[in-house]
Amino acid sequence: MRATHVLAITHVGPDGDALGSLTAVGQAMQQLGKRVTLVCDDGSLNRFKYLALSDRIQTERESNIPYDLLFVVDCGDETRMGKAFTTLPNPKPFIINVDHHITNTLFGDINLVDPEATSTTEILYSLFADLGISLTTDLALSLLTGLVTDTLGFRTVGVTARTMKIASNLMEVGADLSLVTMQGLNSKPFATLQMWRTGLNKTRLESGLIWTSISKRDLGAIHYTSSGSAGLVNLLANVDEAVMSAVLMEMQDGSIRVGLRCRPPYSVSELAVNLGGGGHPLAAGCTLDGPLARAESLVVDMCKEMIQQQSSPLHDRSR
Ligand SMILES: [Mn+2]
Repeated sequence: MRATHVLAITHVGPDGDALGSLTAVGQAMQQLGKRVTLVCDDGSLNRFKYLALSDRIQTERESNIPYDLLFVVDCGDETRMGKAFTTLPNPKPFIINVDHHITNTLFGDINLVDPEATSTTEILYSLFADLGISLTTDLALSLLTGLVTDTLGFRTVGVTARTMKIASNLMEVGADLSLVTMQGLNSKPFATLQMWRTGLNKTRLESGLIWTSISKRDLGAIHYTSSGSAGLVNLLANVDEAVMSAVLMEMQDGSIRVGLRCRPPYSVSELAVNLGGGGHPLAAGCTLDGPLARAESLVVDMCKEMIQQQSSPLHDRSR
């Protein structure tokens, strides 16, 4: 790798896999003697402060550095990078796209995209081994964070013996599983519970779809600043009577963030793509224009239609 100035970017509204991947790339590049800048439009999250280089994650990149390599992690398409990418001058640096979303648009010059991988850090684990990067405890902790958070603690469809083997190898060099589980999955600010309460109050269940929407005003009243539903959409997806769940959140700028989940054999990835987003078969999302009520009726109609379509015996469930 000849690059000297490496820029690494992960997606807006970062999660554990995003931040684990970003800090892992940072550490790997440092090992290779590269200068590296880590950028996420929304910065890092408090509960992931234990990650090495978490304090080096910037919300904006310096404008005067001539980056010759761009590492993009956990982003299904370029728009997921937000301003971090759109503000980059042309020509853009050489792009390495590392991701596990089935809807990935292969926007990189090199695309390390594996939808079978349970997390982006699982792909990085193999890449780093190929590059001869040594697995320090800190690096292992970053990689394990992606594995644990994206699989909700090794509980999702797609977790394989290989996933467990990698996790085991990471623990062998000192990555603390209980720390990652506590910080990555369990720990949450009080504002998150208040957001859940607001969302749960408005939850509706119809035709196999369970959903809720939360307005900008409601979020402002509890000082909730994150753009994600912090697990509310997963909570709803576990309701027995539902097969699909949706959470709509109105952001400060008026756009609507939509999280979608479902249980096999249903899939939400196509639905998300049709709405301009992307994701995995069982977990996907998109961003829509407001107003909230219009976005809600659009999402609800499309989800119900998808449930009906995918419930039909003609639907190919092997996909
Ligand atoms: Mn991920």
